[in-house]
Amino acid sequence: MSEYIPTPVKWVRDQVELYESSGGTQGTELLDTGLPCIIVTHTGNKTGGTRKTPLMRVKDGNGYVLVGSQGGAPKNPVWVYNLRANADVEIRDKTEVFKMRVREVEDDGERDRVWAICVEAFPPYEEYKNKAPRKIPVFIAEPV
Ligand code: F42
Repeated sequence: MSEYIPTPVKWVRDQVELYESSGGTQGTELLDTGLPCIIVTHTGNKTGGTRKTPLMRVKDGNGYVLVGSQGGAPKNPVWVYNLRANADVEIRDKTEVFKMRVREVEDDGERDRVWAICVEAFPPYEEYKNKAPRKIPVFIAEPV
């Protein structure tokens, strides 16, 4: 595996560190919300390095939905470009780790279906969608 390059954002980096070093028994929730997170390990599209991004845990069947909301910020998070360039990821959900492949949701009907699941798992996504001056990218990760 290529070299791990931690994110420069401290609170996110700290969560990755705690989540991974505890084998998925600590640091698994978003700050004080009590809502569960996953860690998506993927590959930087420019550096080729290993990147680890915590996201909310949105379960869809035996896969996960990954939402590029970044709090409704004007720009897509850069992990979106990494996933578009290389769809092979590893997902840690607490103590379990799965090899998965992602695909971006393009179809409007499918997007409506999964968006409802996303908002149920993490209600602020709806607010982020209304705030963001962009279409929030949504991916489905499925077992390989
Ligand atoms: N972000 C979300 O978008 N959705 C969520 O559901 C979500 C939940 C969440 C839960 C817990 C938590 O701790 C964080 C959470 N976040 C969520 C924030 C998320 O983890 C990311 O921090 C956020 O989405 C921003 O992603 P980003 O990929 O833009 O990260 C930035 C800060 C970052 O790490 N940038 C690096 C840097 O050096 O500036 C570059 C990282 C990178 O992938 N570089 C690429 C490479 O080749 O290595 C190049 C990418 C390019 O195209 O330029």
